[in-house]
Amino acid sequence: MAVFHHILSAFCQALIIAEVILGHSDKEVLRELKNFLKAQNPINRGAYDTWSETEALPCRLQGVECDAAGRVTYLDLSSSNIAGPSFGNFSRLTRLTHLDLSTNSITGQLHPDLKHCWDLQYLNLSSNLIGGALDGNIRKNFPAICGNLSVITVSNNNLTGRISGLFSGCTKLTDVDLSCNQFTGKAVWEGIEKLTRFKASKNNLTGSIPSSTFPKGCKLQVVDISSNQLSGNFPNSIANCSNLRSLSLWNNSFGGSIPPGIGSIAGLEELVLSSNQFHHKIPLELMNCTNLKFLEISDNNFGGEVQQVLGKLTSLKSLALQENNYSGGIVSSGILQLPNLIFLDLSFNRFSGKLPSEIASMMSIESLVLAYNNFYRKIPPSYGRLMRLQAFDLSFNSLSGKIPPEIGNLTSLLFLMLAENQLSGEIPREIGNCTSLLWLNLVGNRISGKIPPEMASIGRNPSPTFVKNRSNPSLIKSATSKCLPVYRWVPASYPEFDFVESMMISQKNCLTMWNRLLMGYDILPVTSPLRTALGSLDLSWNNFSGALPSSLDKLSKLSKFNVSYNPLLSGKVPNTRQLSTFNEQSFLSDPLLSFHSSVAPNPHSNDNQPSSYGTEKHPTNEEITVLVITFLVCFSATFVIRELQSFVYLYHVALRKITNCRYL
Ligand SMILES: *[C@@H]1O[C@H](CO)[C@@H](O)[C@H](O)[C@H]1NC(C)=O
Ligand SMILES: *[C@@H]1O[C@H](CO)[C@@H](O)[C@H](O)[C@H]1NC(C)=O
Ligand SMILES: *[C@@H]1O[C@H](CO)[C@@H](O)[C@H](O)[C@H]1NC(C)=O
Ligand SMILES: *[C@@H]1O[C@H](CO)[C@@H](O)[C@H](O)[C@H]1NC(C)=O
Ligand SMILES: *[C@@H]1O[C@H](CO)[C@@H](O)[C@H](O)[C@H]1NC(C)=O
Ligand SMILES: *[C@@H]1O[C@H](CO)[C@@H](O)[C@H](O)[C@H]1NC(C)=O
Ligand SMILES: *[C@@H]1O[C@H](CO)[C@@H](O)[C@H](O)[C@H]1NC(C)=O
Ligand SMILES: *[C@@H]1O[C@H](CO)[C@@H](O)[C@H](O)[C@H]1NC(C)=O
Ligand SMILES: *[C@@H]1O[C@H](CO)[C@@H](O)[C@H](O)[C@H]1NC(C)=O
Ligand SMILES: *[C@@H]1O[C@H](CO)[C@@H](O)[C@H](O)[C@H]1NC(C)=O
Ligand SMILES: *[C@@H]1O[C@H](CO)[C@@H](O)[C@H](O)[C@H]1NC(C)=O
Ligand SMILES: CC(=O)N[C@H]1CO[C@H](CO)[C@@H](O)[C@@H]1O
Repeated sequence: MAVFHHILSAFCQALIIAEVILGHSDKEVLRELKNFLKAQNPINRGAYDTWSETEALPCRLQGVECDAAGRVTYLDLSSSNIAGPSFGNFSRLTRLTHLDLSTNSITGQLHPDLKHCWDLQYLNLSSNLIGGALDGNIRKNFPAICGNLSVITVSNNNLTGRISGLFSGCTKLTDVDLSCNQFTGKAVWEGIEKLTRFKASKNNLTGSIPSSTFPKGCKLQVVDISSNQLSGNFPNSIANCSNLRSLSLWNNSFGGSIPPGIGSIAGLEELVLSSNQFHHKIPLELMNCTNLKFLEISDNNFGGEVQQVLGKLTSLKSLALQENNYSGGIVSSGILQLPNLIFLDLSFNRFSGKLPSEIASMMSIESLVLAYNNFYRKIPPSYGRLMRLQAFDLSFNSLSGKIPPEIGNLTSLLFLMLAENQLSGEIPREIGNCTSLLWLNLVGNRISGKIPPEMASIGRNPSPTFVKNRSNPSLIKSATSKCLPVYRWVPASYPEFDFVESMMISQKNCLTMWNRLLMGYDILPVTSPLRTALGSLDLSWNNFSGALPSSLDKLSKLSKFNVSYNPLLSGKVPNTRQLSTFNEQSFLSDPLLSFHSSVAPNPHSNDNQPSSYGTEKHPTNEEITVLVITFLVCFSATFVIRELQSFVYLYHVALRKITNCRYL
């Protein structure tokens, strides 16, 4: 017995010694890894550069964790400025369960060494430059490594080939993210229902989704296969995935009816079906989705009356119906009474008639987009009650009458878009009470009279609105549709914003930028509105009369100014301060304006005389896009520099990255 005990203890000691030796071997691997990475990247290295070699075991190095035996189990080299081909010896870390190499610039194909990492449970390779066919070079590897694998993320690389069949032997897999690659072929495979999360957006996946994809017991909670080339009817068997929280199918070619089975998924919170060919009626069963918070069915073939089923979805925060063929039912559907609605987009439909007075009771609404319809008559003064409204877009309708002075009540308003209507009369001076208003577009109306001096004080304190948005970042995550208005509202044609268009290249960048704007980040805090706040003012193509207010001259940060084509605008353009810095292009066809001798007037007119009335100059398309009345908070110099620098950097990275999905 004693002998046996002795042998046993010797054996245990040998095991411990073996572990220690292996621990040293782990240390050796990390030393090689460090040297390998250093050799690839002589400057600007990640945390691995600080790895010390003096300790016996490597367990306290940054990004490294060990098990009780001192063996490396966890390696996080994300965002470590790694460039070049992958390290080929990870498999010598034989206890490695967690490997994160995300957000680097690793090139080439997946290293075959990975197939020996049998213990891996978590593998994150997202946001690199890894290319090649996953099924060509790792297919053989996958059955080997995936026995323990639970999470795999290869999103945002340049991987090609098919995905169906790849993961069939991976019985423990729960979370797969293949988004933003160049995968082709079928989107789904047998067994996919065992995952909880499946994301494969922005690939080249084709074909339809068979009904057998979602059998009984389906565990899926999140499915995102947006932006592929998928078609056919989406199967009603999705009802079997009773834990589904989020389903995103937008930007495919799915057709037919929305599967009524979705109505039985009580926990569904997000349903994004935009930019497909769904049609017929929304199934009544959907009214049972009482937890639905985000619903987007924009850019499909819905039409006629907005259905009452939508008015039953009382948890809705965001409802996007734009770019369909709806012509009525705004009031009768009950959507205006949804108690939690924050974002409503009805633009690009065929709604007509008076603006519903019921809108005035939408106490939670923050973003209301009614543009590109055929609403006519007045803007109801009762809309002055919409105290939470931050973005209001009524442009491209047929509204007439005056801008109601009650608009001055809207102190949360950041964006007011009234362009291309038939609004007339003067701008109410109460607009100066819109303390948050930073973006105003009145172009293409019949507004006349004096420009009220109060204009210069709009947007003098948007901080309360920003502060509120910072404390409640609830809408940020979803909503594909919100970028459409942003594209329209942010005037990328202005010099201050010419970087914007390239930044907004992807949906994600656009939403990020939009949310940062709404929270007031990257915007100069407005302390002295007259001196800082206004960067750009365009009042062209209206019918303003009376004298140009001299207070405008205090706008010392004005870098763009345009009052062209207001034939009744009179007075003298000051020859001092800010307004004197603009040339004749800012005063085209303003015959009653006169210039002090130091200002260069229109060269086509006589000397310093006003330019001649009736200069027959029709706006070109380009001019029309520029003819925006916009009060813009100019970005602070530091912002512009910081942002431009990082933009240049990011653009550089993006160019090297795959073009179909640029995550900034
Ligand atoms: C990988 O390990 C082998 C020894 O097993 C070694 O010869 C080789 O240099 C290592 N590769 C790197 C990149 O460190
Ligand atoms: C993978 O890494 C990216 C970037 O670091 C991160 O955003 C993502 O959440 C990670 N994925 C998982 C499943 O942990
Ligand atoms: C899973 O990991 C265990 C050790 O944790 C290992 O023995 C086994 O071979 C792995 N399974 C597969 C299929 O790789
Ligand atoms: C993916 O589709 C796009 C356009 O739909 C095409 O330009 C590209 O070549 C395709 N990529 C692959 C790998 O098939
Ligand atoms: C829609 O999907 C296609 C690929 O199928 C992609 O090229 C395009 O950028 C996507 N559109 C948007 C707005 O993301
Ligand atoms: C659920 O899956 C079973 C097969 O497992 C199928 O027979 C049934 O039709 C599915 N349910 C729905 C609503 O399609
Ligand atoms: C909603 O669910 C209830 C029971 O959960 C059911 O009786 C009712 O028929 C469902 N309504 C629709 C329209 O499917
Ligand atoms: C839109 O609806 C009208 C009827 O309201 C119909 O005449 C028209 O064909 C529809 N347009 C499209 C593109 O479906
Ligand atoms: C304007 O706001 C005040 C409270 O600040 C409110 O009493 C009044 O009813 C509002 N007027 C309109 C027309 O909304
Ligand atoms: C709104 O503006 C008008 C005119 O500029 C002013 O007389 C009025 O006191 C302001 N109302 C509030 C509530 O600040
Ligand atoms: C992505 O892969 C394709 C071939 O599959 C290749 O032509 C292209 O250059 C790669 N792009 C990058 C950025 O590596
Ligand atoms: C107009 C608008 O979209 N406002 C947003 C302000 O930000 C909060 C959260 O960040 C959103 O909930 C609002 O919708």
